[in-house]
Amino acid sequence: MAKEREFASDPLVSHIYTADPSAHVWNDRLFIYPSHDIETDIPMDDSGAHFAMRDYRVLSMDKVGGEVEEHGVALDVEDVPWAKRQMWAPDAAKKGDKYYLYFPAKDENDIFRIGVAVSDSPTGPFEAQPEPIAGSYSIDPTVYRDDDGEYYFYVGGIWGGQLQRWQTGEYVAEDAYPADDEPAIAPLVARLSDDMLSFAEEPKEVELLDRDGTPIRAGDNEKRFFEAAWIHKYEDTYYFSYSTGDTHNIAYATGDSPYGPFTYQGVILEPVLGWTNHHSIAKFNDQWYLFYHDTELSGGQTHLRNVKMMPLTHNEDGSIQTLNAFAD
Ligand code: FUB
Repeated sequence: MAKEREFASDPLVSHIYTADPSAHVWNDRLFIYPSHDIETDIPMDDSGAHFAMRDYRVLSMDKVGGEVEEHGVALDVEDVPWAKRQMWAPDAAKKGDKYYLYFPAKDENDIFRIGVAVSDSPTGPFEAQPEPIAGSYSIDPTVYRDDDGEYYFYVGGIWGGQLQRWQTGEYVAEDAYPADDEPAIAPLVARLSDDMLSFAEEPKEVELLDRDGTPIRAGDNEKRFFEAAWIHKYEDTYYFSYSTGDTHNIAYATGDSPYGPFTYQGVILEPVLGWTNHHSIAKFNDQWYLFYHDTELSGGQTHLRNVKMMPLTHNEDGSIQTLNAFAD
C-alpha cells in the first residue's frame, strides 16, 4: 500500500475551502485574503471552469498558532455589477484608513477583468466599483506598496488566466503562445492612481531574465511565468515570485526596481498536493512567512484547497531557502 505523505503544516481553517492566500500585516494583525473554493458540478477543463468561486472571505489572526478568525462574506459576485463568475485569486491594499480589495472575475463575455472594492474595514464588507479597472484583464492581481508610498499593481496568468489572448493588445478569443525559443509571455505592472481605483500609467511588461541576462524563454517551463505574481522587498532588493504552472513550483527573481527587470534565482516552494501552487510572502512579528495552499483537506481535489503558512528564510546572500509542503 502507498504510504500517506505527511504535511509540513496544517490548514489554517478547515470549515471552508480556501486558496491563493494574499497576506498583509496591518495594525499588528495578520490578514489573509484567499480565494474561497467551492464544490461544483462544472467539469474540469483547461480554462479552469471548475474553479467556480462566488465570494471572498477574509481570515485574520493576532498571533501565529492563535485563533484564526473567518470574517464572513467580504464580497459576493452578486454585488459586483459587471462580474458573472469565477472570483479567482484576490489581493488587498491599505491606504490611509481605507482598504481596497482587488479581484479577478469573468464578465458577461467570459473575459477576465480586474475589479476593485473598497471598505473602511480590512475584513469588509467591501463595496465594488461599478466597472472593472479601465484597461484591466487577466487574473491574479497583486498590489505592492513601496517604501516611498507609491502603489504598484501586478497582474497576469496564462492558460485559464487568458493573458495569451491579449498579446496583440486586444482580446482575441483564441490562445496564441510564443514559440519555445521566444521570450515567455510576461506579467504586467502599472503604478496605481492616488485614489487606488485606476492605473496611473499604461501597464508595462515585467521583464523576467535568466541568469545570463537573456529573457526566460516560453519553452522553459521550469522557469517561465505562469500566474500568481507576488512582490516583497528584503534589504533594498525587490523579489518577484510566481507560479511556474505546469511545473508546479513557486519561483523567484530579484531586481532593483518595482518595475524590474528581475533575474531568476530559484525555487521558493516545490510542488504541493494539487495542480495549482500559489503563495504570498509577508513579515509578521519579525519573522518572514510563506503563505500557500495545498489540497490536504479534500484529499487531493485540485479545486478544493486549504491555505497554510510556514516560516521562510532569506540566507545571508539574499537567496531564499527552498521549502517543501511535505514533512517527509
Ligand atoms: O484559484 C483560481 C486560480 O488557481 C488562481 O487564480 C490561480 O493562481 C490558481 O491558484
